[in-house]
Amino acid sequence: MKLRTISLAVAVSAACSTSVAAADSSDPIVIPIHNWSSQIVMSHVVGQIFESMGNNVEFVTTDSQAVYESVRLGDVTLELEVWEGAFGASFRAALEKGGLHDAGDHDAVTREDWWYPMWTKDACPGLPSWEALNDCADLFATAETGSKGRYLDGPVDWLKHGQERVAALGMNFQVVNAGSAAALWAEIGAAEADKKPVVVFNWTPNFAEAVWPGEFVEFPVWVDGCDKDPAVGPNPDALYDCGNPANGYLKKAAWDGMEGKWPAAYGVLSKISFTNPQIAEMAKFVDIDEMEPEEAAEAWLEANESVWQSWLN
Ligand code: TMO
Repeated sequence: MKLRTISLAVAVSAACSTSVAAADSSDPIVIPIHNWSSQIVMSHVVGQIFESMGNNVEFVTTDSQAVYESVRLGDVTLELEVWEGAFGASFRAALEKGGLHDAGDHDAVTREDWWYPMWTKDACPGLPSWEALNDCADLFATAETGSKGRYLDGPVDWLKHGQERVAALGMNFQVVNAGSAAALWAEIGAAEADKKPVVVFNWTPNFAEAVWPGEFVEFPVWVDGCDKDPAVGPNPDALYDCGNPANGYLKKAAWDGMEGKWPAAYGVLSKISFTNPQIAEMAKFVDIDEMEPEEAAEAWLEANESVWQSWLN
């Protein structure tokens, strides 16, 4: 902690002596917090960097779809994890209305979709094809879903169109929303002892890939417009008849007023870029090591000083 503060002070004073940029406003930079661990830890990592630069930071817990409207209006200053699969549509809608912008991509490549732990494939060897999964729907039937297979989707604010995809592809599955990310891990953990077949929402980068080997279900490949134009995708009469992008982006988004109001913090934001292993580790600190998000952020900053120092110049 002490080392970090000292080297940050050196870096900041070096930057100040060679630049005539206006000072950042003392109003708080408002950083939104959502309901999955990497986003919470990353938000604290970046918040702690901003605080070390002398900025005030305020964290607010917000809905992960509605946040794009809040950033557009300047009620929230930025968003650090714009996942293409879950939030691409809300991000694009806010971009079109104006007020927020794309503040650059992280290095990370993302995927979010139906996923199963590898033992599921022993019971349904045609996987990962979605048609093979559908032929095995019986294996996933529960008291709750009757003759249909149960698919445990993420919380309702992540992905809105699971049941519509099932209908568009004529699948014999029922979508059930988990109440939290923890409910997804509990579902996989409970199935593990008996190697019970399960299919749940999952994503990468995440801690889960280091714990449970598994695969994403291969749906019809995502094509731009699959959520807007029924003609796109294999079913000519339906939206949502594609999987999520298999090589999705992870972006940062910022309120258009951020650069003018907090120019130094904005300069750092524009350079920030996390990799897949860095993001998976942030999740692991919380979901496996059971650290508090603030503690996890401190640990990450201490262990990765050279990474974030490079964003301050
Ligand atoms: C938004 N998420 C990364 C949980 O899919």
